[in-house]
Amino acid sequence: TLADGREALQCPTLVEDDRTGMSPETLKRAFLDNLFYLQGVNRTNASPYNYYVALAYTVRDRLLRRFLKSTDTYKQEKVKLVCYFSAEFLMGRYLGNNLANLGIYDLIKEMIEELGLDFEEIIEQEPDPGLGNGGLGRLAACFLDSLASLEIPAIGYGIRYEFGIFHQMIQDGWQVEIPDNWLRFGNPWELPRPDESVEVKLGGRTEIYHDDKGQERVQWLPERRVLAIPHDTPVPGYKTNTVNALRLWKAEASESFNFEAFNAGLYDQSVAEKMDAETISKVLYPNDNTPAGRELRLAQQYFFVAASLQDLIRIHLKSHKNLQNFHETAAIQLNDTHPAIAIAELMRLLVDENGLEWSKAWAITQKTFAYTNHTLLPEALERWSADLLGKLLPRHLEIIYLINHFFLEDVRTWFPDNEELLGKLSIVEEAGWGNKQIRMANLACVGSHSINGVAALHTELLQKDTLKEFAMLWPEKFYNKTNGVTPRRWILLSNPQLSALFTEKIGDDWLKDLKELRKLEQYLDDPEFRQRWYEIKQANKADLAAYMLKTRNIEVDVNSIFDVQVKRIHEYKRQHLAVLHIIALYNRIKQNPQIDIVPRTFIFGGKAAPGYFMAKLIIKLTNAVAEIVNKDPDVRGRLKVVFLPNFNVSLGQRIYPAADLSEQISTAGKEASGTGNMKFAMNGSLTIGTLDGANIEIREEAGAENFFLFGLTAGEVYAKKAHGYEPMSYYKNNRELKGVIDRIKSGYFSHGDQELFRPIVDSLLYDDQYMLLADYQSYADCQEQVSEAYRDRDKWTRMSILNSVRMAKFSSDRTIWEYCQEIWKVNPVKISLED
Ligand code: F55
Repeated sequence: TLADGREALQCPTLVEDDRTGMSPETLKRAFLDNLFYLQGVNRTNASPYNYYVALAYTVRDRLLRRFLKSTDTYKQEKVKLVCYFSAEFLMGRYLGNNLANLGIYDLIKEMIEELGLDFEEIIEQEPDPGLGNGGLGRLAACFLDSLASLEIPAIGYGIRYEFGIFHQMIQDGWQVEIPDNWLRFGNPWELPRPDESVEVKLGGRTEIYHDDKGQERVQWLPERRVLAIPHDTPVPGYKTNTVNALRLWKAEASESFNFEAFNAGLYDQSVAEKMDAETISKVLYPNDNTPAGRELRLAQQYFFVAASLQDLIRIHLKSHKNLQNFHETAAIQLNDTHPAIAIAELMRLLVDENGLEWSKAWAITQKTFAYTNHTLLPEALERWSADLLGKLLPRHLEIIYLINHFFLEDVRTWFPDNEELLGKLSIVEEAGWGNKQIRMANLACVGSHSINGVAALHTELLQKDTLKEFAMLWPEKFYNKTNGVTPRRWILLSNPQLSALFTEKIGDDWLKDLKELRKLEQYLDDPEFRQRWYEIKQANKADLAAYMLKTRNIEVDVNSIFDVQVKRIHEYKRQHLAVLHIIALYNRIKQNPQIDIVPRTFIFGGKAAPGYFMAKLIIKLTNAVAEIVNKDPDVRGRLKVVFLPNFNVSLGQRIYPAADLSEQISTAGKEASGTGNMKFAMNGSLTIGTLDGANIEIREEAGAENFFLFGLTAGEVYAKKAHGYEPMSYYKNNRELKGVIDRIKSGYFSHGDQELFRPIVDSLLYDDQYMLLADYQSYADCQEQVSEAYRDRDKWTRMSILNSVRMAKFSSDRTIWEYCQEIWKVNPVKISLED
């Protein structure tokens, strides 16, 4: 096969093409060429990073033909494009994933090893592209993998942050944030497309004018303009010809604009304007589940949304004469409300810039957008002050008021004299003293044809609580789309040994259809199979143990239960509930050093938002407890506590396969879905969890007998709150719990300092919003059941197998297929490489 360009040039075809050839000789030559000609180094002086770059280009070359063919096919066949609008894409490393999806992982690994190089070391050179905070950003990445693997025409639109999520270090037990300069050495995966740049306007004011037909119209007179430069990263499907694009926008100064100041001799001003423009795509806001409310954040949101819509309109107008049927070209999914300003922007483009009638434009807009909600925490719902929004986007504020006006007018005709209902539904919240707030979730609901939650319980609670007025108004708009994760990254790449066992027994169809794994249930009673299962888990644990020794200098016992909680640090996720239990076990040992305790290694990982004081204090507490427990001779290695710094996608790939126990212990009704829970279970971890988010469905699939359930239900949490919850009574009535809290209070973990952890102690005793004390005993009892189960290796292994092979529902292929059928109404498009 030839690259398109060379075919056009009619190059001689005597030798296999260096850019596409797949024979070991050609791959080697291409790799060494990329070392020498792209980087100016050779085998004597190349660094591992040079080898990584050479290999990355070798792989990228082999993606490009399919990439361009996919784009061309979508254009020619005028297909409907799925457009995933997301402020975050937490992609993880590309190299291994692209090799796996191209089906050349083993081939390349052998080629590299034949050259006497260390493949693993080369893979690890790639910086983890951390353009996201947590679950929401990673979900977007899993969805892109599934879209391409299912051969769905799709594009991911977002921001090319120059700095991704900060790098976390732990110093003296505290989190320290280091900037993530991931582009410092370039990025071999992206293709800048400066010729497809667009301008984005900001600030200024609006003005009424009369068009040539005498019609009254509004125009926006912006104060400044920035350039949006697209950078495309190919996203290949697993063993398909489909290669979709992740199109991320970089902000730069718009030269023409900047030149005016420059030529007027205002050099300083022109430099300042350039820097202001570039600030927009400078850094990812590191908050999950707490919006920042800053002007720059709104500028980021509008920037990528405005650029993406212009891009889509350009694509549409290449094959259609007008925008009447724009919704047939693009199905836009809003990943939370971060891109919801797109609703006002599309209205502006249709009405102001293309002269469509309001009602026509509104029908198109509603048919184009669909909205995914990711949170039930009321404080996490985005609101913008009308003043701030109007300053940056004056025309959008007017449009939002108009949308709200027409919407409330409709509601009034359906429900006359119901001002209370109107107040709840209104996009504009009157916060008093003329302080208006724009509720982005309300805007997203009104402007979309579909509203979905991310797990069954979450969708139910959205309809019953958070968005109940909208559910009453438009029940037909609500969908559940339980989240999923891609088995390519989260099984095949992360756990090669388990993957090899699967494929040996049932072939490799499971990678495209995870239901296939059910066939492995026939081996449940096969002692040899169970032995291999156990050995694979132990090998993965040994790998992680080596990593912990190397990075943290902590020695752990691979025969202990690896009890793991990795996720963003948040009070509702209750990392500190696990810490309370560790202290309880420690206290039991201190009271009776001879006590028979099943050895455990408690592993934590996760970042705290830099401004989230309590989350940072929870990290400090975890490390403080680790310090005492790990060195206490009475413990004699039976308990170890390890906080692994800088939890990210790559570290996740090491951790999930090595876990025995997955901690999913959020307060019921608070975790929308969770997706780490799925990654653990697929890799044979058992879950200890509450009836929250997707835990409920995981338990249903795995079987209740294979799941360690504890805690209040969402309904019980709600009822308890309503009847006046008193955490102090749990403290007073539970001796062990009191002992645990008193131990913290006494300064035992803080060198005698009784103030350090007081905010945690006080929040537990006097408020306990997330009901740790109410769930404590149930959790501790459940952990006893875990220990007893682990004593019986055979029983544990059977449960582990059943968890893993029953997780088909949680493949993001299933999730995406449901979005395609029910929300986007799109079908697969085959990409042919024949011309
Ligand atoms: C990021 C920025 C803001 Cl302003 C708000 C939220 C976030 C964020 O990262 N949210 C997030 O990750 N939410 C999670 O989404 C997952 C995918 O749907 C869910 O599984 C998880 O329950 C939810 O917390």
